[in-house]
Amino acid sequence: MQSVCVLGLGYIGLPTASILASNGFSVLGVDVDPRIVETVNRGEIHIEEPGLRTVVHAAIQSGNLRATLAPEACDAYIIAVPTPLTHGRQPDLSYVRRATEQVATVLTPGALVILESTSPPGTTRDLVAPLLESATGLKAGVDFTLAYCPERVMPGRILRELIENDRVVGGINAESAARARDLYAAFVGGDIFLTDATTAEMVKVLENTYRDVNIALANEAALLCESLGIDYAQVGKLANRHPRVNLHTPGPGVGGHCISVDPWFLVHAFPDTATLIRAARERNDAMPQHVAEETMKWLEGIASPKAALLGAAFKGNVDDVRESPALTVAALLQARGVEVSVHDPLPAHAPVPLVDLNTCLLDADIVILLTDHAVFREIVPTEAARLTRGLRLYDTRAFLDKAAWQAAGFEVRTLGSGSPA
Ligand code: SAJ
Repeated sequence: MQSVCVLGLGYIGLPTASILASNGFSVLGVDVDPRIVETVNRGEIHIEEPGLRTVVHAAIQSGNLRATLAPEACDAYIIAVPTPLTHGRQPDLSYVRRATEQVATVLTPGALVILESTSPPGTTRDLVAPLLESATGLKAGVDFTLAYCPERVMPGRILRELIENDRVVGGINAESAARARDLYAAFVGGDIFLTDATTAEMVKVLENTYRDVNIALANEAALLCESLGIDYAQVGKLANRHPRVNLHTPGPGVGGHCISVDPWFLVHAFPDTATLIRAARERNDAMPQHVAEETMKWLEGIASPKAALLGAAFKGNVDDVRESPALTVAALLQARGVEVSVHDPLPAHAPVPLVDLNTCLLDADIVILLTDHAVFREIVPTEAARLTRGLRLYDTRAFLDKAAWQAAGFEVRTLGSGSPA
């Protein structure tokens, strides 16, 4: 196998394409957005991810990576396009469908097609295979091989995890799985496990559902601790000394394009059975509201309050603001008449204006930590105290040094540790 076409040059497709190129494959990266194609062909990147710029630059320089708008005939195709939700929280498979149709226009006998996009279980067998077969007259598993292989990497550590993590490869038959394994074996250092396509799809969706349900449990427990007037941080730490307990961390909600999305695939497919999964989703989705309500209680009686929000990204040390609960908190506070200023040094773009730290803190009645960026630990509480109008810190991730902020005069409240009222 020499040539690989990667469809979708996003957080997964671009790193995958450039790693394949640096392992000697001739790689064609395809994206529907001409600006992305241009950027990549210049050896530059349109997303922030540690190490990615260097790998893409080297891949383009070597001539092994090229970006275009439409696929060309290759030995293998990797589809890595988004699978978002519609407004009705149904899986939107239109990008997968379009990418598959593009592959069908150039598919030749003997080629390998791999779907990497997180998809509702059954998608490879029931959507991708029939689309390719009807458009080409070729038979999946006979004339060409077809597999599902989910990505499992963590934003912020994508390049390392693409190489180090174990992979699950699900073929629509054994030969498909084996051929896909041979491709990944060129750059994956972790173990590669073979199974069928639908099992691999379920594995992926369930990994993220597991995390969502566990975070929901932590969030619910945090609310219970607030009612009890005790501190979840301590409860969690002590409970986790049990060898079979791993309580997660509560926070202002669950963001990103994976964990807050994928469980809905199961809820949508099995509404009567996936009730626990739905309840967990709803618990996590309600957290920004809780943060906004607690903030309003704390600000009661203050005319024209201003809130300084630390963080716009959905989690610490990434620039990604997709589905970020921090942005939901900002919108909820604004809707309640609070003047909101947001500081986040990482995202290049956000749907709200981002300001520098001092502007953010200036004259604020409350500081709210929403994203656990390591740089926020470098904020000097006495400096913050000098700039703000009120000395209130609401740490929704129990992340900052409580004692240091208290020593600077702040009243500190963490999510999960009793109400300030
Ligand atoms: N969060 C909490 N409490 C926790 C852990 C996370 O509130 O204890 C929040 C985060 O702040 C964030 C959200 O949950 O808002 C999701 O963050 P994450 O770090 O759990 O996950 P992602 O979305 O960055 O990446 C996940 C990973 N899946 C798992 O860990 C099971 C990653 O391996 C997947 O590749 C990725 O989803 C994906 O693309 O599916």
